Amino acid sequence: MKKSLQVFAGVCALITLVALNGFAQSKKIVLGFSQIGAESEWRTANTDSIKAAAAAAGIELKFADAQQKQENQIKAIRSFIAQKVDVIAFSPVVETGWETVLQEAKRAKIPVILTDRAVAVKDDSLYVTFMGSDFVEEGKRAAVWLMGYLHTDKPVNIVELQGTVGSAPAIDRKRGFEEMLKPFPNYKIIRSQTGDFTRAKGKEVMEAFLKAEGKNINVLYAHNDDMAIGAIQAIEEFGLKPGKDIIIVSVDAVKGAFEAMIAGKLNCTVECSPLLGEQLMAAVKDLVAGKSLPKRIVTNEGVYPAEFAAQVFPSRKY
Ligand code: GYE
Repeated sequence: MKKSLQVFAGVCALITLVALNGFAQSKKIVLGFSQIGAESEWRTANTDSIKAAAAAAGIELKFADAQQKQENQIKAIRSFIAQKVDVIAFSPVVETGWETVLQEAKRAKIPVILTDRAVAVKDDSLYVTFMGSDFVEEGKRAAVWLMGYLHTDKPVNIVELQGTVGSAPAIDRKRGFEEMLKPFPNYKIIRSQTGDFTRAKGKEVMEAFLKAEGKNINVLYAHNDDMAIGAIQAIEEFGLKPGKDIIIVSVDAVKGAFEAMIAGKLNCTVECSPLLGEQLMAAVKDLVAGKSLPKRIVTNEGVYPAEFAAQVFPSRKY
């Protein structure tokens, strides 16, 4: 009797162990991700990449679209904290105003990963890592391409379509571009305004530029391809030839930009890869496994002048 009781207890313990182990293995990592919105082709590709990579990695993704509003991102992050997700990741629409909510995440001991865009906070312990492109470098690449292409010391009048006001890519792409042009005063930015990274706004602002400056404009620098594509329409409607009468360089290298280059309407796009999903899921797994991550993970990118567009187009993934 005593022996059979012992055997019974042993079997019970074994079953509990196996069950617990199984539970641990099947317990999915939960990632809360706050996306900016769906303002551009880039953003859509970024969202697709994150969703596909989460599914492939077996990570449960709680995805929230903020419709380009910081207040919605803050709400989403607070809700992720309340739901006790394992990791929070987000792409901050603007650089400033994140301290309070990041402190709340820190207090709740939930690690935060920044993807794509950076934040301006004094205490960098408020996030684990920032994964994304070097936007200053992208602005520099656009300027270097432009000066190499035009190769002139005659006056060059540039209009600039900026991204979302206060966003890291708008601030940095402007800074990098201006920095490179500074030693060459014949290159002048005559007008600069935000087009909020959308086609519709890009078109609208370009119309205003054309109305004010007309044929005075030699170059358009757009902080993303979508705004350049919107502006191309405005230029055509104005009766000028985009890519010829007005030289255009933009950033992202999305499919729409390659199509515009092949059609001879866009002259160059500087690459900014939205395919951050796999890298993000790897980082999430590492964090949950207790590994530490580098503070900055930079994406690898190139520059695509129109001459190479047709050749490169078939291999583009976004
Ligand atoms: O260039 C633009 C998008 O943050 C890098 O956001 C991203 C930018 C991208 O809307 O198209």
